[in-house]
Amino acid sequence: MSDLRSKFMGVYEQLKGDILKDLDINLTNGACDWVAKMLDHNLLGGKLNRGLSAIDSYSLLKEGKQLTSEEIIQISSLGWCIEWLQGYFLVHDDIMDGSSKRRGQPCWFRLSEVGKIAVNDGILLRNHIAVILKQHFRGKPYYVDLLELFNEVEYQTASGQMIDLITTQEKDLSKYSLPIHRRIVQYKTAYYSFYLPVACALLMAGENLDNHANAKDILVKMGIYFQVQDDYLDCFADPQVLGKNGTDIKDFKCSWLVVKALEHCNEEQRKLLDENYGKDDEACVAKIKALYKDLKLEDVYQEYENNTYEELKNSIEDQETKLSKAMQAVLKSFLAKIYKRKK
Ligand code: GPP
Ligand code: MG
Ligand code: MG
Ligand code: MG
Repeated sequence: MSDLRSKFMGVYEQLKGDILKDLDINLTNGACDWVAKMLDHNLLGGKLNRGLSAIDSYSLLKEGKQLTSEEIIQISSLGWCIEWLQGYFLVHDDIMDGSSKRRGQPCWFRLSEVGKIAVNDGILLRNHIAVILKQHFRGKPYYVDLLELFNEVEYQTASGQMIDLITTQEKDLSKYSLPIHRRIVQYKTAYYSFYLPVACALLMAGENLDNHANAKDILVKMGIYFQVQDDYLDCFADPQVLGKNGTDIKDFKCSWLVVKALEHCNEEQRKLLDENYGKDDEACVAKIKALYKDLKLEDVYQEYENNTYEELKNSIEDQETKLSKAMQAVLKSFLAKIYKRKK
């Protein structure tokens, strides 16, 4: 394990310990065991990309200056707040999407002893963020900015999740298009996954977020690309590698793949889409997957990925964008982490 990753894990144990200690005073032992198990199940076992990105971003913004141990604890705590937010979203998202596996394990709500309690656990995870921020940042000049940032990003994500869910209700593929897909994924994924880690690092570095609109714009575009990858992997990745089973076809999701299928299909193939998309039936899902292969969507995706990578690289390097060298390094490291990802 890299040094930074092991320090990051150390901060997890510390934050978890503080939350449990607090519980110990107010509630029963059973509560402590529940929360400890709930945290480990929902916060560990993933890539920790978002949390680690906050630390990477802060180090790059400090231009290689050695971070003090106090700084490492603080930026790691912010990174963990993002992981806590993600844990909360995923607990609820898996219920809403009817998913079965996450990070190679059963989804939290699928455990027989959990079920509906998972809804409340999601709310607890959200509330832990406020506890952590208060404990570590209350005296800082940017404390209110941090609280507002987490509130704003949560609101954007829940709004994206809402359109993701309500667009599936009409079962009408003629409503699906690239602009609608873009609006959904920008809100449900891009802000919390890409903008939030960098915004946390900027606030801790004493920056005003209003001065970084160009970086935000590129991060949001990268977040859209990241969710297109997620949509692609939902159908084409090996579930063993991905740690989750695809649900987009059975859920009638406005996935990038179905939008591309609608663009490329002939009349007969369109009929097949209308008859089989959005059915919770393995045979129907298999027909849609076979159609995606016939339409060579894997090649369409490769081309999208290559073009998007080039576009993002160019906009990071574009002089007109007026990014600092440090910010360029932050954005390039994000892009390198996700390019051609397999999980
Ligand atoms: C990813 O969508 C989006 C989220 C996890 C945000 C959820 C927001 C809430 C307010 C609950 P996805 O369903 O494609 O993700 P995955 O493929 O990982 O299930
Ligand atoms: Mg979802
Ligand atoms: Mg989901
Ligand atoms: Mg998905």
